[in-house]
Amino acid sequence: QIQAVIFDLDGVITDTAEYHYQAWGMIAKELGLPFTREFNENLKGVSRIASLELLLGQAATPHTYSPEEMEEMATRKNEFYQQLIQQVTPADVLPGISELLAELKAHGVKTGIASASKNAFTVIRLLGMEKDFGVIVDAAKLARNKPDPEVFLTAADALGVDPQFCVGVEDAVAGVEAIKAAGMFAVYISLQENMSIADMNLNHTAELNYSELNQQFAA
Ligand code: B16
Ligand code: MG
Repeated sequence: QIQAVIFDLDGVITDTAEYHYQAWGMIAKELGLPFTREFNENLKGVSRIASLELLLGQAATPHTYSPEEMEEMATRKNEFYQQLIQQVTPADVLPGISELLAELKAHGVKTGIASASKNAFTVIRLLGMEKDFGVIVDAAKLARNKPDPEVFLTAADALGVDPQFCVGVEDAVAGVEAIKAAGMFAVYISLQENMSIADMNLNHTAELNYSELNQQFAA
C-alpha cells in the first residue's frame, strides 16, 4: 500500500516549467545563444546555476565568465521568472492534480512537495495550495540537487514514511533519477518520451489516479 506521494512542483503541480523555459530564453537571446524546447528538457529539475552552466555550454566559441558575472545572469533569469509567475492563479493547477490529492486524502495517504526551486513556496502560495501538502521541501534548505535523492528523502523523513512506501512524481529526467536513488516508486510524466527506469510512464497529469497508481505500486 502506498503511504505517501511526493510531487515535484514545476511541471507536475503546475506548468511553471514553461515560465522557466521563457525566462532562460530571454537570457539566451541576450547572449546570442541557441535555445530550443528540446534543449530546455535538459534544464528541467536542474538547479538555477547548473542550468546556466548548461546554457552557456551551448556557445559555439566558449567564453569564460567570472563567478560574479554568472551570479548576475542567474539573478536576471530569476527576476524574469519571478515576473512571469505573477500571473499564476489557483486555476493553473494542472488537470487531475486536485482530484488525485482529494483521493489520497480520503485514503489517508500523506503528500509532499520535493522541488529544486527556491521559488517553490511562492508558487504554492500563488496556487492557493499552502494547506494541501504535509510537507514542502525546496532547494533553499538542501545541500545537493536532483539527481541526488536528498530532496525526496527529506520529504519522506518529514512525513515519517519509509521511502519504500513512497511514490515520487516527476516531469524531469534528473527528478526520476532522484526518486529511484531514494528507493521510491517513480512516475514520469512526459509527452515526449518514456524513461525505462521509471516504474510508470504517463503522458499527462490528467492520467494520474489513485486506484491505478496503487495497482501498479502493488504489482
Ligand atoms: P529556481 P522542480 C526546478 O523545479 C525546475 O524544474 C528547474 O527548471 C529550475 O531550474 C529549478 O527548479 C530551480 O528553480 O531558479 O526557481 O530556484 O521541477 O524541481 O519543482
Ligand atoms: Mg519539474
